[in-house]
Amino acid sequence: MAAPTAAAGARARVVALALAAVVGCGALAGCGGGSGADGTDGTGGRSGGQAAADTAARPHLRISGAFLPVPVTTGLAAGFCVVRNTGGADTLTSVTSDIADRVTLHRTRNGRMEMQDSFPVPAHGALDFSRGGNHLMFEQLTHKPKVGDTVTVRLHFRRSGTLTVKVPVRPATYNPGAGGAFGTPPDGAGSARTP
Ligand SMILES: [Cu+2]
Repeated sequence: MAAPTAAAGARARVVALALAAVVGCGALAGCGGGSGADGTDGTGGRSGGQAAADTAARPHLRISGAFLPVPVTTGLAAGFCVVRNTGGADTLTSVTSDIADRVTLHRTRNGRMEMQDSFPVPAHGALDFSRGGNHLMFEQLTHKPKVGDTVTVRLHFRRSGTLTVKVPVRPATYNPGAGGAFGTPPDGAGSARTP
C-alpha cells in the first residue's frame, strides 16, 4: 500500500505555501483574498499549440493603463496594466523593475492566487492585469514609493523583447476598473484625478 503519510505531508506543505502567498498578498489589499487550500495543479506552461498563423505574424504590443497602488510596506506592491496586441501571439516571460528585487506574475483563479511562469499574449487580443485578476507582484522593494512617484517597469516578451513602462503610483484604493470605464486614456495620459 502506498504511504498515505507522505502524500498527506506533501499536500500539507503545498497548502502551507498557498496560504503564505495569500496572506502575503492580502496584506497589501491588492489581491482578491480567498484561502482555498486544495491543491489543483497550478502552473502548466501552455506550450504553443496556437494556430500557426498566429505565430507567423509579428506581435505588435502596446501597454496602457499602468498603475501601482501605493504600498503600505516595503515588503510587497502590486502592479496593473493592459498589454494590447494588434499582431501575432507573444508571451510575457518575466518582469523587472528598479523598485523591487523580484517581480512575479500572478493570476487569480477562483479567488485564489497562483504564480505563473509566463503569460500568453494572444494574437489580436490583450493580456489584462487588473484588480481581482492577473497582477504583477513586486517583492522586496528597494524603497517605498509615494503617490505621484513613477516606477520603471520592464516587461520582457519572448518575441517582442523588452518594453519599458513608466508606472504611476496611485492611491491605495485606486481602481479604474471599478468606475466601469476601461476605455480610459492610455497610460499616464489620464491626469491623476481620482475622486
Ligand atoms: Cu498576488
